[in-house]
Amino acid sequence: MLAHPKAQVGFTLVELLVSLAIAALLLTAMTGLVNAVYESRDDTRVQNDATGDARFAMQRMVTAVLGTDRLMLPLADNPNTNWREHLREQTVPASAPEGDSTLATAVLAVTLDPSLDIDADGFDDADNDKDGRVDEDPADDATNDLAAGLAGIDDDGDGLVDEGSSIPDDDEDGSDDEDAVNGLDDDGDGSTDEDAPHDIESDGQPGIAGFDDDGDGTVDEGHQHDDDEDGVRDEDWLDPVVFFLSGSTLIERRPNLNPADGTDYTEYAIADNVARFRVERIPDTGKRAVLVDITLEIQGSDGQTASLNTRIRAGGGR
Ligand SMILES: [Ca+2]
Ligand SMILES: [Ca+2]
Ligand SMILES: [Ca+2]
Ligand SMILES: [Ca+2]
Repeated sequence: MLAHPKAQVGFTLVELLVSLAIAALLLTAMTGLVNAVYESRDDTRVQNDATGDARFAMQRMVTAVLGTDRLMLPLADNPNTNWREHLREQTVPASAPEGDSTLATAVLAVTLDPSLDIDADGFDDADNDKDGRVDEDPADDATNDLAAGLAGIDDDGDGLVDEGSSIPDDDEDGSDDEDAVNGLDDDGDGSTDEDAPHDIESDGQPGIAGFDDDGDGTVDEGHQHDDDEDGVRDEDWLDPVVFFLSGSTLIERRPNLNPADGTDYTEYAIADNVARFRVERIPDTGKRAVLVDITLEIQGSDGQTASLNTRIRAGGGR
C-alpha cells in the first residue's frame, strides 16, 4: 500500500521552534529538580554520616561485650562511696548529668574475646603465653600495665586517674589485692573478684589448692604465685579492650598482637563529634552474665543528633 501523499514525515519550521522552546523549558525545570535532589541528598548524607558513625562505633562495643568473659568497667556500685561506680556518663561539652561531677568520665572495658585469633597462629590472642588457656596466671597487677586499675583510665569514677602509687590496686579503691578470685565479693564493695592478689585464689598454693591444675600428676607444685602450676609466674594477664572519650572522639584501645605486657596496645578513633557517651552496669545479682546498657550520641554537622542505645549481656549470656 502506498503512503498517503499528504502524510507528514517531518516538522514544519514553526513546529520545530515550538518543540525547541518546550525542550528548553523542560530542561530548565529538570535542572532545578536535579539541584533540589542533590541538595536533599546532601542533607541525607550528613544525617546518615552521624547515624552511620554511631552504628559503627556501637557495633564495635557490642561485639567486644558479647565476646568477653568479663565486664571490667563500669565496676558495680560501691555502697561505701557517695558516687555511682556502675553508671559512667560523659557529655561534650561537660555537663553534670543526673547530678554527677563534671569530672565524670564514661568508660567501657572488657577482657579481649578469649576465642579471637586474629593472626591465626593457632593460639587465642588473649593467651599471652600460648599454652592453650586464657588469662590463667595474672600478676597482682591483673592487667600488667604498671598502673593502678587500667592505665590512664579513671576506673572507679571518682574523678581521679590511676590514683595512688600502688600498681596492684586493680580497682583504684586504695586497697591492694583485697578481692581474690573465688566468686565472692570479699571486700564488700559490690564487685566480685575485681582485685585479686598474685596468688589469684589467695589459697596459699600454686594453682587451686589441692588440685592438679596442669594435669601433670603432681598437685600444687612450684611457687604459690604460679596460678596454673606450669613453672612460670604471672605469664598470662588480663587483656582489656577499653572504650573512652578523648575530647569528643570515642577511642577504642586494643592490645597489640602478641603484646610484651599490658602497656603494649594501640588506640583507635572510632567516632568523632560524640555528644554523649553513657555506660551503665545494670544491677542484677542473680545472673552470672552482667547486663550492660550503652548509649552513644553523635552530633551531625547539620546540628542533627544520632542517638543509639542498646542493652546486652557480657558474653552474650553464656
Ligand atoms: Ca595462657
Ligand atoms: Ca583495690
Ligand atoms: Ca569486691
Ligand atoms: Ca604460670
